[in-house]
Amino acid sequence: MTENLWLLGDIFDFWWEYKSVVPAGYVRFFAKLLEFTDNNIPVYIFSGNHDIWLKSYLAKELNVKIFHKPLKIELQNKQVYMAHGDGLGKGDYDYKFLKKIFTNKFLQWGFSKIHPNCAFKIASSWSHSRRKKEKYPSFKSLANETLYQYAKEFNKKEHCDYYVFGHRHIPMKLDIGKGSQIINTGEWLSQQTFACLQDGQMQLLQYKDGKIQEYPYPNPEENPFLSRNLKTDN
Ligand SMILES: [Mn+2]
Repeated sequence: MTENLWLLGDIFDFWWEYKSVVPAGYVRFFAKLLEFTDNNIPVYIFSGNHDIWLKSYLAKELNVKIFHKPLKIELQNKQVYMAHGDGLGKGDYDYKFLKKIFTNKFLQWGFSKIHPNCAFKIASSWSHSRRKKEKYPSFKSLANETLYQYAKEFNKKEHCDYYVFGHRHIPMKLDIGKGSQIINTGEWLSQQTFACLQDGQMQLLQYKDGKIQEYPYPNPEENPFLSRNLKTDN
C-alpha cells in the first residue's frame, strides 16, 4: 500500500523565505519530513493563512510538494477534496481582502527588504495577537460553520467522497449527503487529532496517552471541549 502524508496548512505560525536566510528552528520537524521522503513516502503540504508564503525552499530541501489551492484527487478509489480551508465559502471578507495584501508581489518585495530579525518580530507578534487565550476554539452551530456549508454546496454540483480541511481547529467527521463526508482534522497542539485514509475509509483519530484511538466527538455539536461563547480562533 502506498503511504503518504498530507499536512493541511498552518504548519508554521509564520514562515518567510529569503534568498540566503533560513528561519531559525524546526530542525527536528524538517528531519522527520526528510525521513519520510528519503524513504519514498511522499509528503504534501498545503499552505495556510499563517504560512501562505511557503515557496520553493521546503520543496527543494525536503523533497515535499506544496499546494496553494484546494485539490481534488483520487486516493484509494475515493474522490478526496483537500484544502487548508481559509477563505473558502461565504463571508470572511476581511480576510479575503487581507489575503490580497498578503499575496501582493510589490508588498512582498518590500517586506523581504526588512532585516529578518525585525520582519519575524513584526509578523510573529501579529500572528500571536490573532491567537486568543482560550485553549479551544469557539463553536456556535453547524449552520455557522463556513467549511461545512461550503462542502455541502460543493457536493451538490460535484461529488467527492471526502472533504478534508484544517483551519478551524475543530475536529469533525460528518455526513453531508450523497454518501459524502466532511472531515476536519482538528489540530495537533492541544488535542492531537488527525485523519487517516485506509482501505478507502477515512477515520478521524486522536493520539492520546501513547495510543491512537478514534476521536470520540466527531460531531462538534456534542464536543465538550469547544468553547461556546468566545470568539473564533483559527
Ligand atoms: Mn488557518
